[in-house]
Amino acid sequence: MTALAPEHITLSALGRLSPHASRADQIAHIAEAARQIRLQDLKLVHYANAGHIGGDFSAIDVLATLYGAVLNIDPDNPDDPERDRFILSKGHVAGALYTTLAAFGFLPVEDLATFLKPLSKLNGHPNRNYVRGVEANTGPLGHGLPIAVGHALSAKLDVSQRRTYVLTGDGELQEGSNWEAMMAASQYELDRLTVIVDRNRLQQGATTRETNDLDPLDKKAAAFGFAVVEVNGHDHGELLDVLSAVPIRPGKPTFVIAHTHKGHPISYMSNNVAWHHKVPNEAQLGQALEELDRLQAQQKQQEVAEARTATPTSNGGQQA
Ligand SMILES: Cc1ncc(C[n+]2csc(CCOP(=O)(O)OP(=O)(O)O)c2C)c(N)n1
Ligand SMILES: [Mg+2]
Repeated sequence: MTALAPEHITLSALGRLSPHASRADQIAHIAEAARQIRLQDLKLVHYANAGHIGGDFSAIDVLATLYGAVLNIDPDNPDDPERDRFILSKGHVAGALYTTLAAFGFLPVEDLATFLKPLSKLNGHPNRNYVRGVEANTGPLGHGLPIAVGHALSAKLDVSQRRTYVLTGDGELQEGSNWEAMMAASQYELDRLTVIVDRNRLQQGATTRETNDLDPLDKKAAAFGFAVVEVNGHDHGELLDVLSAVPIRPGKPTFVIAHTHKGHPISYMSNNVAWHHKVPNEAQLGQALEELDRLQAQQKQQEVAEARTATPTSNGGQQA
């Protein structure tokens, strides 16, 4: 294995579409961003010989949707006080966050080649003092949600429309600090706060059920005063619709349970607890890249087929 080098940086800076782009175009843009982020992140982890690829891959569709089409943020003005805030509470998936920030213009793509190297800004956990676009230093689980509640309360006191989003792991919710913060969020009626749970049902070495069961998570969140919604966390359309529509209930913070698979969509990683902290070897890297290419080809074929059935022709859709 060679070290991570500039030739391993294949991501293009994709940027955002116009906010007036159609929903279909936004979804296609998010899908392409998520694909490229996965390709790049695989190389980051393989060549750095470290990272959390399983948790990265369960979260990338949420990250691509937020940065690609939902958050009111601008890489040219990253400190705008009125920007939306996003906090990655599951800070171990820093590689996925850095790659996403690079895709959307917050970080030069070339900087990704420094991932986890000595003196790099791109450490194993994100640091807001080093990386533009990172809102909070996270890594110790259970800190991001309380920080997000502080941001949302501050926005409310400012009578501001800015929104705060936080992504937590599901195992992470076993930390009691989250539930204290959720009580405060509902006490202060922070309806511009959205908690997204990456509900992959796995934590570091086992399932959440075996470790400290969270179910019924929807009822627990509702009992803590949240409006609860469940989505397929790999479906860009569902994510876009829900995350851009919050708050879903005036006066209540929102709790989005995003059902995901750790390692999605790579066959040998998906839903396999071993891939929390495992690094793909040369052959596994090759297979994962191939699988992502194959999925893209399948998706393209499906889009063409759908477009054909959706477009009426002058002879009523019948073949001449
Ligand atoms: C307070 C704390 N305890 C332990 C760890 C070590 N650790 C890092 S990731 C992880 C598992 C997290 O599981 P989950 O929140 O479900 O994340 P995901 O499945 O999305 O990777 C653990 C125990 C940590 N970072 N912080
Ligand atoms: Mg988990």
